[in-house]
Amino acid sequence: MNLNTNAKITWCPGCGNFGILTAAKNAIEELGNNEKTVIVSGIGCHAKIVDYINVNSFYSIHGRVPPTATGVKLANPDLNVIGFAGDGDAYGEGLEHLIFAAKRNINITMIIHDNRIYALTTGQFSPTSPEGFKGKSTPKGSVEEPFNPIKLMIASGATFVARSFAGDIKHLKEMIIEGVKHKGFSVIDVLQPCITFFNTYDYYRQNTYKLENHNFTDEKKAIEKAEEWNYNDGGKIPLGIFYKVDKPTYDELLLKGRNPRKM
Ligand SMILES: Cc1ncc(C[n+]2csc(CCOP(=O)(O)OP(=O)(O)O)c2C)c(N)n1
Ligand code: SF4
Repeated sequence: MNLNTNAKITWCPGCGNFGILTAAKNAIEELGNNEKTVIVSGIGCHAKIVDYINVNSFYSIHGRVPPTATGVKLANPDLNVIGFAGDGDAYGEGLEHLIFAAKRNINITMIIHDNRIYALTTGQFSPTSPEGFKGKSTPKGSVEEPFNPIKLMIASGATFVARSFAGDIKHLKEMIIEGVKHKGFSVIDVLQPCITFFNTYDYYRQNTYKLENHNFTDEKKAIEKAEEWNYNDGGKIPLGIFYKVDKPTYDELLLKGRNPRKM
């Protein structure tokens, strides 16, 4: 099945979302069973991705990707459900939904287009903007410290937590495949340069490195690795799987014996 659509792509030329689109299409292609894949988006520049991939999709509302994706998964547990959200969408507007989806270990995958700003609304600071970030709502520079979503997701109960970079399509594709194959709540924070309001390509190219020989089943070690970079400038930025463990999923526990198709 051809995953391209006829929709006109309206992202700015050079936007990191193009890398995420290519990686996601390659991952879905490689995973096969396209007809069993459903994608869900929030609202923002990132959200347009559902118009650009030819699988069943649901364009939800700002911050509500996790509950929408949870509903899709519970309605048909055989589906691979992949949510695409912005950092403003997932870590700001809809943070409580993300935390509870992680806590429940619902078997869905969340891909966060983390451009560290609210881009569609023209560049306001977000929960992952660095201190001093100058944007429309912080013309003198943000005085807030960013939070670290990798630590937050591990602490919330996510059973697969990874980071990738939109400029490394091969790595991102691998992370998406691993995330979808993982049985449980998987979240991938994708460093996504916004060419127009926060161009971070050079910074990430110079400062990222791939995790190697990291024991991702050890929660303390995962937190230690996550703390190497706190979303402020300075420090090397690890990419890869920080944390991955097996636990019963919300859908299997909830639907055990109650799935009409298994009665
Ligand atoms: C409930 C609600 N609040 C606010 C908005 C306005 N709004 C639309 S897009 C957007 C910013 C999206 O930022 P982000 O989620 O980071 O996505 P990006 O545009 O950066 O991809 C906001 C605040 C909205 N549509 N709905
Ligand atoms: S404003 Fe930023 S995130 Fe939105 S399409 Fe343009 S470059 Fe991409």
